[in-house]
Amino acid sequence: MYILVGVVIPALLVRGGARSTDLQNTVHWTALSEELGREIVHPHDKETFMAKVLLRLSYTLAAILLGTTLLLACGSSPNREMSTTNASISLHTASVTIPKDQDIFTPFILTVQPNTMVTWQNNDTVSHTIMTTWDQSIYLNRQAFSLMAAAGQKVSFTFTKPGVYDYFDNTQARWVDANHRVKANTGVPDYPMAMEGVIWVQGHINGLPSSATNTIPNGTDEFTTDFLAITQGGRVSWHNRDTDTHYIALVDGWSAPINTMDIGPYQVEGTATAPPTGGTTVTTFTTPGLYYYYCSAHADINGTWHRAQARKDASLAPIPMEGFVLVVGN
Ligand SMILES: [Cu+2]
Repeated sequence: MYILVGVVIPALLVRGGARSTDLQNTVHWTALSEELGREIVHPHDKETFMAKVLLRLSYTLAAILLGTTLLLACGSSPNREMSTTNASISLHTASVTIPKDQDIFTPFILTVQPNTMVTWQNNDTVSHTIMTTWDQSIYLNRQAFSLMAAAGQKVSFTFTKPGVYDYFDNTQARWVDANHRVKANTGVPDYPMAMEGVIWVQGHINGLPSSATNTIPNGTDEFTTDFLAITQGGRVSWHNRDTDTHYIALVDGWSAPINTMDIGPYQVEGTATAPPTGGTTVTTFTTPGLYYYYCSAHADINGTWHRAQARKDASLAPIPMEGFVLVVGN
């Protein structure tokens, strides 16, 4: 009997091994063990028992052969179909890196196509959060997300909707609701730059205006709106209600489709030199793209990360005087 059990158990294990999931293994193994156990404890007839075991063995053998045949016959085919289906849903991949000891996302602006799975690779020694800011519109943060990448790990999110996504790490920076801006925490390695990033998902967006206005409020070194979006051929007016002169200049270090067309630098006069309401500069954007600009009087360009960083004397420092214009093709 023990010899028989010795034969049956390995056979059942083999049978179990031919199964595809652990759960199935457990279920079948438990059921068969119980059944066999009852038979071993109460063997009324050795021959009947042996016949049952042989029958079980033949079932097992048949199952192994059938399973193997099925696996060989069509095992790879469904996998191929599956990967093809997945590929049609998520054709593209792209990545953002969190370097070690920097508290930064690089690249700062990532440009992707719709249906792109973006992976954030955290090469830092601490975990980081990755979440969209609170602002939402027809072109901004259309898909909100809140992710966490543990130290040395990665996390992904698939973008399906065209638009601009502004995200940050709320452990290294905070969202200032009054200004609708991300502000770096004091003491972060790249201060005054915040741990913030932008994903631009290219593609058509319905309902965009052909013109927009951005204002510099009196007494501040900021643009009221961080992100604007217009249709190709549209215009943006920058109106300066502050006393000081401010500037519109592209942040260099980027190439098409970011800062595709050269604009500025423009000087926008304030109320001191253009009384009583201040000056306005109007730019026509003939080329689609994402335009990343800053005020060269109140921010400097960080050459390593190609980002604007606030000057110490800027009124909202460490928040930089910067902005984005998304120009979408018709
Ligand atoms: Cu300025």
